[in-house]
Amino acid sequence: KPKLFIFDLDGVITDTAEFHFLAWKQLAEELGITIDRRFNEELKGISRMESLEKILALDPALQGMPLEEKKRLAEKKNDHYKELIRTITPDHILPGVEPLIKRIKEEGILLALGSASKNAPAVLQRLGLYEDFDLIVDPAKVKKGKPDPEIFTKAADHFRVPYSACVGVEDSAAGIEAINRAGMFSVGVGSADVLSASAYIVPDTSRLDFDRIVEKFNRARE
Ligand code: G16
Ligand code: MG
Repeated sequence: KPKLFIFDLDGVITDTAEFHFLAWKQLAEELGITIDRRFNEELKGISRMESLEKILALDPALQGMPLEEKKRLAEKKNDHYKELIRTITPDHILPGVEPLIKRIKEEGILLALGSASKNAPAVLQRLGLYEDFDLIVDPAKVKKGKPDPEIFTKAADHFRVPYSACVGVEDSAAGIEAINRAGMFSVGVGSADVLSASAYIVPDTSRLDFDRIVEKFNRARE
């Protein structure tokens, strides 16, 4: 069986992917740009600054903005976001996640968080899941964000676990690519057209089943 599970946060453990979207949408509107959920798929899993760059790239009039101004806008988005996550309680844990975490712990398997979000520790605290994690990788210490495998390999290196003994759970295309490039077993949560590269895919978190994941993991490792 696997030795380490690495979970993404936003869109896997809780629906903060929606809060990120709403916060970006609000900021974009302040800039006179409209973004939709389809475009938002590209923002999932990537850093705050990279997300801002993608939004600014939508409008030719917004090119060549000074770095200071970009930083101010990124901070503004984060203020919107922090306002939204204040409402988070343990009721916001997505279905299927608690039983999966419980099983992982019972099986003596390590559990890490590989989120690009600097707000991840605060969100885990609000959900009441902070103590369950053996490691939260600090995204500030990760040089290359998803789709680079670094955030996932860092977690495995911390415990000296071989990458082939790890399972990564993700809702973003960038995250699945990162897990695959790390040589880990990728579990995608979401629609097949976005996450087709996943080694195993479920339509939503309620379908995350420990035994099924391990079965697929073992088959892929044969
Ligand atoms: C998350 C979100 C991204 C967000 C990033 C940075 O990644 O999916 O949309 O841009 O974190 O978040 P923050 O601005 O809070 O630092 P993940 O890896 O948890 O899906
Ligand atoms: Mg995510």
